[in-house]
Amino acid sequence: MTIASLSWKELESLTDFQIDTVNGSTNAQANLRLFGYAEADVRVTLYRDHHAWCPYCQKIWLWLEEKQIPYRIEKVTMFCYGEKESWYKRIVPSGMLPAIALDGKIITESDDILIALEKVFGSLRHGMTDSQVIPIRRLERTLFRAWCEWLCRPVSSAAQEQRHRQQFIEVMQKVEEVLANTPSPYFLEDFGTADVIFTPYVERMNASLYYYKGYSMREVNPRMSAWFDAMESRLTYRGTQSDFHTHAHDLPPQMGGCYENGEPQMLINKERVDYGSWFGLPDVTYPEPANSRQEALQRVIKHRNNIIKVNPADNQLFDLALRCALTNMMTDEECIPPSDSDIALRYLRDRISVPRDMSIYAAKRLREALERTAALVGDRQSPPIPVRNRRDQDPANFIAFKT
Ligand SMILES: N[C@@H](CCC(=O)N[C@@H](CS)C(=O)NCC(=O)O)C(=O)O
Repeated sequence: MTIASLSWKELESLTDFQIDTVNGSTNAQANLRLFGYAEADVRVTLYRDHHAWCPYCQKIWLWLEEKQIPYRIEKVTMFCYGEKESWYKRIVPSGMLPAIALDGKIITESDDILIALEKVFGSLRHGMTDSQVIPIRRLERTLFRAWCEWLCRPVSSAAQEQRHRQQFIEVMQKVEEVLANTPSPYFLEDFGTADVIFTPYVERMNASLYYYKGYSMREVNPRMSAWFDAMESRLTYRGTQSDFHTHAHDLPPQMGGCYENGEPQMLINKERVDYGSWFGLPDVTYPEPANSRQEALQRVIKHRNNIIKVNPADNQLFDLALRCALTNMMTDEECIPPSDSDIALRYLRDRISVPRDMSIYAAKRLREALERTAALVGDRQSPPIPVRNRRDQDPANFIAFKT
């Protein structure tokens, strides 16, 4: 059946999605996390990037969430998507992230930050300098280097590409062995610091190698796969977790380029991440929450004025097209948007960022509805997502609506 678009008021009545950003579970929107403590107990401020793209920030974020240390969050712009705030350059002249203020003292470098936090609040089971953790930290850096070599270095022959792939797989094999030697799915006997250290980059490896190399890290490595599943059982990790689409497009400017190998599987994977279906991708395996559509709807309603303002299409045209897509998402009925709105709808489809805007399944639902609705009026794509910078994602356009 084809139906008319719902009004914003009607759409509002279809969602009661609400989270307690301060005391509820881990979320990307919070500016203060208390875990039931009083605000006067806060001793830590975490400076992390607006979009939750910075891997080193995710490490600190996850640690604080796991330890339930009350903290404040100050969000800072990364060079690749906007102008660095001058207040931040006054406290950290290099502009690098993450940083923390601990009892007023600024500390940078993620490993130093964790060590300083451990001194004050205790470690997350085995700490950073524990003799069991140190070799795992080294292994993480070895895997990181093998990944960079494969992903970020242009090659001049298929043999060179093959060598880089092989080098990565060999280190991955060592990771599999370490995971196989523990009684838990984690890096040691239970979840702890070593897992926090591994999290940001294996998440990015899983996404980028799938998209740029046709290699599905999570599917071909059984121990790694069990590790991801165990991580996804933790609400802390779920709150920081990103998806394939976000990482495939946030990494190139941060890494100075990511190189596709053009192999058949890579081309299939890339098509799927960019154009759907987003369900069933190996970026998440926990079941979809019942309220993912309500979450997506609530997030769009909250930011609708800015979403419409930054879209290259005419505001009125896009307002109507967007309501059509949301109507489709909530009712499963076709809602025909204005002709010529296909590009505008796909522009938004390509710019939903997880977990900044919403969680994984909510983003999949919204992308799906935007694509289904766009397809009713055309097959034109939005301008390609830039790879040298992501100024198209400048948070300055959204700052007045900071949550
Ligand atoms: N060794 C540092 C690396 C931190 C780092 O490379 N941070 C990047 C973001 S992932 C950064 O702040 N770059 C400046 C910017 O993008 O604005 C650490 O462990 O904290």
